[in-house]
Amino acid sequence: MLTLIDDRDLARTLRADVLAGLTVTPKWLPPRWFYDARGSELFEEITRLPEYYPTRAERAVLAGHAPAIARITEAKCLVELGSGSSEKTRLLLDAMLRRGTLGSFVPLDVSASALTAAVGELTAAYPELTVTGVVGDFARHLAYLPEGDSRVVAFLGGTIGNLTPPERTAFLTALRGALHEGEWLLLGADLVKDPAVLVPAYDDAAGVTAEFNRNVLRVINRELGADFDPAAFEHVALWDAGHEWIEMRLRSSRDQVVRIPELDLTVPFAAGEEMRTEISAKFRRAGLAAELAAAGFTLRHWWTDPDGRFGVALAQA
Ligand code: AVJ
Repeated sequence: MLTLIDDRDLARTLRADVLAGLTVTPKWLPPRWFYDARGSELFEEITRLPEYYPTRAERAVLAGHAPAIARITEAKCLVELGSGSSEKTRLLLDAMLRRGTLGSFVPLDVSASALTAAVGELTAAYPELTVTGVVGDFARHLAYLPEGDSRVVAFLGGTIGNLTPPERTAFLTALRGALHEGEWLLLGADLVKDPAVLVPAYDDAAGVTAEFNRNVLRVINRELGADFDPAAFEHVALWDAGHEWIEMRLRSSRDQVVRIPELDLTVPFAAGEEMRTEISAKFRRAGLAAELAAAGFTLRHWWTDPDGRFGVALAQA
């Protein structure tokens, strides 16, 4: 396993993110800090919730079309950005190995714990495959993709929705720059739909997403010595119809002051004040095709699950 971002780099980025996000109005934190060992486990739990359809919908698409993806791409190397447990990726690995082209799999994730577990399981399950885990941030470490040809970069789960539109442009452009002409991007995108379906997916009855949301406070407490009281923040999930994204926030349930000794920072929260912790943008085929084209990709194939909830794009550099 390769570790690109060392602990010092991670700590530095967290400090910069927290300092930037908690000293402006409105306050915000980037979603990557949800994913310590506990956060990654909570996310896995979310993927099994009855309200959280994206994982099941994407799995249905991959189950139906993995053989076509393997045939069209003739992939020698599969790279997965934000791989997490790589559970759905097995559908792709199976199809690509059956096709006989695939030699290596490179999962990249910020969560060292999730990645270590995934690499161990995949190495055992696929002895014929070279599996190299990379601990890294998909937005910052594209320059470190393994060199090769016939690479397919998979970015699944709808994680692209965590990026703001300008971040998306920068990301897709950087990814296109890291690929040779003819190589592939397999992109999973959650689709715009009725807010009555969307909102419960981010505000489940069992409260798992609320715990996941508050987990970022625990991460900051542990890493920066802060004294956030997670119980004093309420989970908020809302549909922003203008931007077509779900926004998760943490709402301070009282006036409170949080100390962050590692940053020499004292952060006041007013009762009812909301801090943004995640956007999860939802897409339409035409918009995504335009964004891909603007970054230098051509959309070659587009599949959705039978209910049209989730889209998977196969785009060529
Ligand atoms: C892992 C980014 C795809 O946005 O749906 C799940 C994260 N947040 N529930 C998503 C998440 C709240 C998830 N992604």
